[in-house]
Amino acid sequence: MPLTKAHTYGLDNRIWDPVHECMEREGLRKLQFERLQTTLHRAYHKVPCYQKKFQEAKITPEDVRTLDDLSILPFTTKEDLRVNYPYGMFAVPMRDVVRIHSSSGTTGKPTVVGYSRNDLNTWTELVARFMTAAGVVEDDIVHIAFGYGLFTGAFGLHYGAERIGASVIPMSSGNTDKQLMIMQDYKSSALVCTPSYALTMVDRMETLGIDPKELDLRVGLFGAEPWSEEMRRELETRLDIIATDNYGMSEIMGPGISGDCLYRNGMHISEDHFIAEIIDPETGVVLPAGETGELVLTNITKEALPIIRYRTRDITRLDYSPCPCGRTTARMTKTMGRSDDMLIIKGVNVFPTQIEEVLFQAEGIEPHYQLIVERINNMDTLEVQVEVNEKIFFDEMKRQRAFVTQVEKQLASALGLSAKVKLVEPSSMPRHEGKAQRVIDRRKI
Ligand code: DLL
Repeated sequence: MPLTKAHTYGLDNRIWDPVHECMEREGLRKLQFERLQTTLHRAYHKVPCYQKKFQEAKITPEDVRTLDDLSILPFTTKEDLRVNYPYGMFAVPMRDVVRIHSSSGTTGKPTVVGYSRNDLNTWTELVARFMTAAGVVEDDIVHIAFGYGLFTGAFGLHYGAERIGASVIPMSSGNTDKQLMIMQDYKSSALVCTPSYALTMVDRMETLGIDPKELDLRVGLFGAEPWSEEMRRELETRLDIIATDNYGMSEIMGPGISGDCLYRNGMHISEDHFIAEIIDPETGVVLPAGETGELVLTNITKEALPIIRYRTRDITRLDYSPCPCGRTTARMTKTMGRSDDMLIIKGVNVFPTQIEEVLFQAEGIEPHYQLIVERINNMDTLEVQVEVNEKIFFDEMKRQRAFVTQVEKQLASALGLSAKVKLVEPSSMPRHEGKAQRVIDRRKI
């Protein structure tokens, strides 16, 4: 995407840490290998779970002689963290752990993650890095509407923005009317939250008669959940901002693993701290550069919680082509969703974001939807419930039916699967303040 739009908002292409963000690949690979070796030794000697995994695979850290040897190492999964709950995977004594977070597990125990003082410093630097790439500068007023707490989103972005020298409003999530009042009065210029909460906010602005163009907002830093390019366009148009994506996960560090630059053509991965691989989720085999598959991450500087070859379950593709911003790091495409969010309906793989893309293109559809999957008489069914504007909702039956048929046709051609579309009244769908829950899969019950 061209930088011109960013210029109209007074955003420039600054680079926070040019030495590490613009390294030549050879130098970067050398640095990665050195850091990997240190991490492997730390994990092997300090974390019993890794010692056991390595012994079972009959390898020692010395067997990894080049970066490509990484693929001989066993994977780490969320299950490993669960089994070693709460602190069993930590590689430093608790007196060296200065922060604890945990990830929002929907089932069972959450996973617990820890940071040493150096880890917190690295985390802060890497968040400052991607926030700078998204155009945040010391003059910005950064409105953080992620929930403060065990979730890594709010604290991560908070310290990164402070490191840049911006003014931080630690708003937390929820209480949307108050958010909007603060945004107007305190002149927030950068908004930090999930894309679905940004949508909730802009809807509320419209209801309250607040014109987003009158606000000082210039840039949105959205992340923590999958969202489509259509949703990006929707947020950019309605909020009159430039909307950037950023990605991370608690187990590896939190936010700061990758983020968009102002060209928004894939999120730059901080490869001096993380090694990214793409594997076939079925076989675990590493795929060649440019192929789509599951992202596997190794953090190579984390002291308290080194994680080797973590199966993220997120589906993406890595792009090593040069980026006009000047950074040389690999970029990951917007993740389509997690492989465990992938619905298999009548044997067809479907990601909620694919449905979102179709819906957002239809005139009259509001960007709020929910997917209901059921099994009726041994047959999977998919119902897409979507909000429409008043005009369509109160339209004549005949025209409404024609509209439904048209959307169903578009879905069928995009998904290769028939789905039933149900139009619901404006404002009747649940609104989200954190990560959106869009799928109700009744087949499991
Ligand atoms: O969501 C960390 C984070 C906070 C990232 C704030 C960005 C901003 P967890 O709660 O552990 O950590 O959830 C991690 O969220 O494996 C992805 O499935 C999903 N996810 C995170 N960022 C994105 C994104 C934080 N930009 C899980 N696009 C990950 C798509 C994302 N999915």
